[in-house]
Parts: sequence; C-alpha cells; structure tokens
Amino acid sequence: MRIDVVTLFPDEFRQLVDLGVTGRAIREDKIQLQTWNPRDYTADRHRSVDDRPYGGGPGMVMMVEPLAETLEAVAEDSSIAAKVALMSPQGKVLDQAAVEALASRQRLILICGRYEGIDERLIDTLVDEEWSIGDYVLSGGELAAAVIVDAVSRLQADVLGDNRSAEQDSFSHGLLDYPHYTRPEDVAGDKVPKVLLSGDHAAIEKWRRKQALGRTWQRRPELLDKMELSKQDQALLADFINDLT
Ligand code: 9D3
Repeated sequence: MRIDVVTLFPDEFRQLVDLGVTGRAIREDKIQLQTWNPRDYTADRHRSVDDRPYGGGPGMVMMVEPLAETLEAVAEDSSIAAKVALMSPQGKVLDQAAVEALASRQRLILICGRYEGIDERLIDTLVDEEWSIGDYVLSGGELAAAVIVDAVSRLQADVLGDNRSAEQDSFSHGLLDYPHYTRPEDVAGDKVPKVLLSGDHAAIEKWRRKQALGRTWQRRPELLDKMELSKQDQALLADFINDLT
C-alpha cells in the first residue's frame, strides 16, 4: 500500500518510519509512506501557505493554491488512482470497520490541516472524504493521519508478528479484550485466575469469552447493543453478571 501525506510538518511522521510495527512495514516495503510539504509548492517570496480569514476572526486559514499544487504533484507521482482524504474534526469518526475499508485500498492520500482550517473551496473541489479520529480538539491533522497510518499498517498481510493478532483484536469482533496475565503466578498475593493454569483449553476459551462479554457490558454497553449475542454468549454474560453479586 502506498500512503501519501500532505503536511506542513513532515517531521511528525518520523516516529512511524523509525519505530515499531509501522517502521517494519515500511522497511519490508509493505507500506510506502511519502510526505509532501505545501510550503515546497508556493510561488511567493515568503513561501506563504496561510492567510487571514475573510469575515475576520482568530487564526489563519490554509490557502487553496499551495495545497492544490501539492495534490497535483502527488497525483503525477503515481498512476494509482486514490481518493483524497482530509483529516478534519468535521469528518466521519474513524472506527475499526473504517480502518479495515481504508486498509483494503491500494493507495491513500491524506491531507493534514493546520491553523483554524482550510479554505472551503479546496475541500469542495479536491477532497473526496473527511475523517476525524474522535470528538476532542487536536492542534492539527498530523496525529490523526499518523493514527490512520498505524492502524492500516498493522492490517497489511504479514506485518503482524503473529497473524492471529489482527483477527483476535477486540473491535474486530465487536467486543473489548479479555484480561491478560503473565509470570509470576502470584504478585503480592494477587493470583492469576486458576482456569488459565489448568491446561483446559476449552475452559480457557470459555472464560476469556465470558470476560470479554462482561467487560464490554460494564464499560462499553453500546457496543453490545449493536451485536446479536448467541444463546451461549447470553448465558456467559448472565454468568458474569451473576458472579458480581
Ligand atoms: C479550536 C479551534 N476550533 C474552533 C472551534 C476549530 C479547530 C480547528 C482545527 C479544531 C481542530 C483543528 C485541528 N484538528 C484537526 O485538524 C483534526 C482533528 C481533531 O482536532 N480532532 C479529531 N480528529 C481530527 S482529524 C483532524
């Protein structure tokens, strides 16, 4: 997958290249990540990318021309067609289903806004979709784009050390994760649940499913509302709730 990111702050993407799962995906050429700086596509002496808002008000607005020129260079650099996505608080809120859909594409073009926003005429003419990562205020679109790069990278074939991790992910099956334990068995009297030491794999699976259902019920009940629980899941959840009393 090829990912082109339009940003005034390309350094904010260093971490993705240098570290972790994304770094490995890039080194193994499963992800090609390229940044494009609109400041390099300006015509004036000051290399301006922003200007004052018509109608007044605080802050600055990103100008159409440098962004349009940058997008033209991005388009010319590869023949792979791609939608142009703007990172924006006005966008559709990203979830795992959206990440999976984005990860299935051959190419992503992500625009990061800065300042108060982007001239609406650029959005009207050159942007195909807008994505938010949640209802809180960031200082720009860079971290949001980095979130998308990370989330889609780990879904590319063979990027995960353990291929099962992607499938087993909470959210991939709509539930929160079950609790995890490792050595030692006893931490100041706080013991690992017995079933996990039993070697009874069917019992372990059942316990984990029950914990996942119970924790989702406790912490994110709205996720359960969207699901159709099997008779067995309903029984496991009833069990979990019963254990609380
Ligand atoms: C405080 C400024 N806001 C006025 C009410 C508007 C505003 C402008 C620019 C708010 C945020 C931003 C910068 N944010 C993004 O570019 C952004 C973002 C976000 O802030 N939250 C969640 N997802 C995203 S995607 C891009």
